[in-house]
Amino acid sequence: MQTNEKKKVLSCIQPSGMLTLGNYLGALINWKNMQNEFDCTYAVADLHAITVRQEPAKLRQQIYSTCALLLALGIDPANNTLFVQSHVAAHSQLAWLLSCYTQFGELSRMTQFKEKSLKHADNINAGLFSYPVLMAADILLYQPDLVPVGADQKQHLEIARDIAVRFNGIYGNVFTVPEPYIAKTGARVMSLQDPSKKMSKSDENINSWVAMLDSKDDIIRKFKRAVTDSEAKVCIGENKLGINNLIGIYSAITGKSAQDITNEFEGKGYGDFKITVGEAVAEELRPIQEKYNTFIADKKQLEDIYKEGAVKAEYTARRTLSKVMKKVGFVL
Ligand code: ATP
Ligand code: LTN
Repeated sequence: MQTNEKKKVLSCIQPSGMLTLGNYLGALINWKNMQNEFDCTYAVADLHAITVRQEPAKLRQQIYSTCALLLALGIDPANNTLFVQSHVAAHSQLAWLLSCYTQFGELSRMTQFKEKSLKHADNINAGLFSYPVLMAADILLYQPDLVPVGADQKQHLEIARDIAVRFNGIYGNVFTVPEPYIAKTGARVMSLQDPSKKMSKSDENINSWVAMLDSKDDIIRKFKRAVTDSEAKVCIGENKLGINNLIGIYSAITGKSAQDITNEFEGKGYGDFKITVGEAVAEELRPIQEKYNTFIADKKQLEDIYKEGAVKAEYTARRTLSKVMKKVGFVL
């Protein structure tokens, strides 16, 4: 039987700082590319952002800024759903329900929890621990087929799938069990200063990450300073994490293969290569930055868009939540 129904996609991004090239190549580029083929729901995950301490005025600004950047990327709110997570109460409600179907042991094994607990040793709060349950709720409320994320989120997606399978096992088919959608290139962009770590917007060393809103000069300067090795040959290698990362970035942006890139820079030094990568990144981000400036200048328009998005999201989310409540044995 032929059906015209598009497959569903859901993803979220935290407004926890300036979005980086890692966010862009690992996730956002796919958000944009998927919107024509799929029925997409995208949210700004403000509830997740407060698992680490945020300054209120800055957080507010970052929520606006993240919405504006998503629109600048080309996400079309008329054909997709774009909203702010905390505006749809069902996320918090389902998270509580699902937390009663999630084991302490499985949450304790999450790499991100271990890393963030080390980094924020003075604030290892319950939210940081149950972060993956809220993420499972974000996902399962919308019954998506695919969830586009960077490679670092694979473990969280696995737990969302485990929770869905477990719940379905007890109560029948309530949740669609989603598949991760992780692109081959750009899925893990590494820090420019320590290429054994992922590029992260919460890294204190600003030279380690490129923000999507960085100026061309800053972008090129950061690439010029990128940590590499002493071999001076542009090719993939086991002990060449820095160069592997730059090749990955250049490849994700230009579509060229690693071999093509090696050929292109045959006989040239790392200096040339770093500048070429910096310029390619700046050129890729330039039109997005221009559009961003117009979206961020009109708060009223941004508010209208995310409020309308919340109304659409609420409709689907409520349906799933009611179904779950009935299955569990609550009265409606
Ligand atoms: P933080 O660095 O503050 O922990 P984050 O950037 O990892 O935050 P999000 O903003 O929620 O967290 O991530 C949004 C998306 O960007 C996710 O799909 C994540 O997998 C992806 N992403 C984040 N960093 C990278 C990276 N360095 N390489 C590839 N994808 C990334
Ligand atoms: N934890 C995610 C952000 C996130 C998310 C989601 C991603 C929150 N809820 C639901 C996909 C689906 C991260 O990328 N750091």
